[in-house]
This record gives sequence, C-alpha cells and structure tokens, in this order.
Amino acid sequence: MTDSVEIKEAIINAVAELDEDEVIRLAEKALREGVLPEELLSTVNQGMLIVGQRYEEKIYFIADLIMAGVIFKEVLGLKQMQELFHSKNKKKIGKIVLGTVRGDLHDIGKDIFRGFAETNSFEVIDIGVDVPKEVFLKKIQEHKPDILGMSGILTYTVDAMKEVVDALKEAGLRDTVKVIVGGSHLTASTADYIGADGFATDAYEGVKICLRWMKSALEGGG
Ligand code: B1M
Repeated sequence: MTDSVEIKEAIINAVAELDEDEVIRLAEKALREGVLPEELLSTVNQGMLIVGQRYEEKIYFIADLIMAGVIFKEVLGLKQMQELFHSKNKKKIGKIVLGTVRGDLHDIGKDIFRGFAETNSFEVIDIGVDVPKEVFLKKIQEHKPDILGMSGILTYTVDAMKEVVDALKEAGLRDTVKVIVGGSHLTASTADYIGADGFATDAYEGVKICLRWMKSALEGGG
C-alpha cells in the first residue's frame, strides 16, 4: 500500500524545487501506485503555489516561473493524465469558445478546463492566450457557442474579462451565450462586476457549472 501522503509531499517539494526529473519520476510512481490523476493535478498545483510565493519573495525569478510551467505541462502530458482528458462519447452536448484574456499568457488552467470539458462531451474551440475582445467577439459570431469560457489568473485581467462582456452587450450578443470566467482569484463579486453568469476557481467546478447550464437549457430553463 502506497503512502500517498508521503509521495504527494515529495511531489510538492520537487515542484517547489523545480526538480523536473524528480517530479516526473514521482508523478509516474504515484500514478502507478494508485494516486488518481485528479489528485496528482491538485498536488502539482500545491507545488506551483509555493513557486508563486517564492517568486513574490524574490527567491525565484521569471525563468523559474517558466520552468514551473514546463514541468506542469510535462505532467499533463503523461499518458495516464491524457486519459483523464479522453472522452469516448462522440456525441457533443454543447459548444464552448475558450480563451485566456488580453494581457494574460497563463494557459495551464485553461488547458485543464478544456480537457475536462472535452471529456464531458463539449466541443471546445480554444482560441489561445492573450485574446483581445475583438477576437472573442469574432469567434463567437463565427461559432455561435452555447458558452463562452474566459480564463485569467492575473488579478488585473478582471477588466479584460469585463471588456469582452461589454463588447458582447454592444453587439447585441450577450443573451445568446452563457459566460463563465475562471481563475483562482475570482469571487462572486468580481464575476458580478464582469457581468458573467458564473465563475470558478477550479477547472472541474467550472465544467460542472457548464454541464448544469446545458441540462437546464435542454429542460427549457434557458
Ligand atoms: Co505567472 N504569475 N506571471 N507565470 N505564474 C502567477 C499567476 C502569480 C500568482 C505568481 C505570484 O506572484 N505568486 C503572479 C500573479 C500575481 C497577480 O496577478 N496578482 C504571476 C506573475 C506576476 C507573472 C508575470 C507578471 C511575471 C513577470 O513577467 N514579471 C508574468 C505575466 C505574463 C503574462 O501573462 N502577461 C508571468 C508569467 C508566467 C509564465 C509565463 C512564466 C508561467 C506560465 C506558463 C504557462 O501558463 N504556460 C507562469 C507561472 C507558471 C505562474 C505560476 C507559478 C503557476 C501558474 C499555473 O499554471 N498554475 C503562478 C503562481 C500561482 O498560481 N500561485 C503565477 C497551475 C494552474 C492549474 O493553475 O492557471 O490558476 P491556474 O488554474 C486554476 C484556476 O485558476 C482555475 O482552474 C485551475 C485549477 O483547476 N481556472 C479556471 C483557470 N482558468 C479557468 C477557466 C475556467 C474555470 C476555472 O473556466 C473557463
């Protein structure tokens, strides 16, 4: 029986130390020994929080943030992690246009949201990072999605999210699409300020909100 607490702590430390080889070795070991891919994601995330703290304390610098991003993506690329994002269901239940908003290059949370959304039978049109409002608007006109998903993990991207919702209103499109915003700093009041229909600080929670919206639309609840 694996001591999963011990291995998770070792992974958190290895991420915090930016020890790429050790993270991958431990991640593979953890998965082999029964740690769930979802648990591994949240474990790696805890290590990323320490990296962030060290950056704030000026122990780490931008190159270290880049390395942390590379390590997280490598973990996401492991075979078992990819299976987490693999859906056998070909029938789609809804369409999501998804992007990280203007001014923000962080894409890991967005990619995890996309993975969970695809696993849950959504078609996702991922329009990338640092996406300005004009591009969001154009893609919504082109693809007519059920849901617009915006990711932004820098605190100042709240205004970039609001700009997109305002642009939708100006174009008369606001009522055609549900809007979800995601980022660990978001709250009900920021979501309200943005004019979003929902918000999530966790990608899987965000997808659950989208699933509820689709269910309610199917039942005629809009
Ligand atoms: Co940056 N960075 N970074 N960074 N970075 C943070 C976010 C920061 C908190 C670090 C810190 O100081 N503690 C800080 C932001 C501070 C703030 O806004 N108040 C910060 C900073 C300051 C910066 C720069 C400004 C640094 C600089 O240049 N001086 C710069 C900005 C560049 C830009 O975007 N314009 C910068 C750059 C980078 C890299 C590019 C080098 C790299 C990202 C690589 C990449 O994404 N490919 C990077 C990294 C790695 C981080 C940290 C260390 C890790 C981020 C991450 O991927 N976490 C981060 C520290 C931290 O998070 N505490 C930090 C894991 C990921 C799973 O979490 O993306 O939050 P996250 O996703 C979460 C939720 O937010 C949510 O679900 C996920 C969990 O399930 N979620 C959604 C996200 N999107 C969602 C969408 C949804 C629903 C939920 O629905 C649509």
